[in-house]
Amino acid sequence: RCRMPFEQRAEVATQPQARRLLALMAEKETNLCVAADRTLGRDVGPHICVLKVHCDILDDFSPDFVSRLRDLAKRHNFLIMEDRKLADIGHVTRLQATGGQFRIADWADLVTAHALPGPGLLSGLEGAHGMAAVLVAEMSSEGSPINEEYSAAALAMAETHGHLVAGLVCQSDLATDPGLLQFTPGVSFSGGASDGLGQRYREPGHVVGRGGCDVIIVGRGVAEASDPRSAAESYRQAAFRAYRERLKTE
Ligand code: UP6
Repeated sequence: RCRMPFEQRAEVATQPQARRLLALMAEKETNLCVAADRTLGRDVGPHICVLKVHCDILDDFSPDFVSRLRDLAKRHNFLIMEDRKLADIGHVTRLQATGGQFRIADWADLVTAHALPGPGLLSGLEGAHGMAAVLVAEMSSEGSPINEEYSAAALAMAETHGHLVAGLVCQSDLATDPGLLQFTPGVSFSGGASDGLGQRYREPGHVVGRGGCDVIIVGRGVAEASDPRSAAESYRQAAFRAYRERLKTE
């Protein structure tokens, strides 16, 4: 998986959103996802493959916001991931994904979900306008009770529901299936740093080169930089360089 180029993986992937994403990563030469927890993706659009949002903490969430977001995604060719971290029974998951004020499945290409409730959660996402799930198999935060057994169970759930799951949120190299994408948060050029609230950071080159990460997720490293646009470009370059190096390793 790690030594296969994204374009080849796009061909073998069966999940439609995973295929789309792998193909656009190869074409646009980016494996950077920016977590736009506070801002829009206008500045970073040209550098990213995915814009990740938390719709419940955006100050200006509205149907109009969503249509501007979709326009940006189309113009700059990136996917939108709602980091909802769904974690309920299938019935409620379905309502959370398709209803309420956020109507996530109307505008998101990907949605994150915990594996905790079991496969019923994924059944709840069946038919949600083609939106794919990204299962949280490991977390970046200190003291997380997730253990190896749990991560292996999350991976197994992803593998047995390949038509609904595009990838994993993880910290280590768990997947062997080239069609599954590994997204890694807790990434910053100040590797080893923390944020005082349990977040742990590692450097882009390290997570892609040695951690098996396909897509780095960077939030404050970009959002709080004095020039977010050039910070995004620096993260893109570092992560894509590490991916290219990884293809050459034995
Ligand atoms: N995120 C993590 N760790 C996880 C899963 N998700 O940090 O294990 C998400 C957070 C945030 C982003 O919800 O949106 O990734 C990280 O932001 P930061 O780079 O500003 O720390």
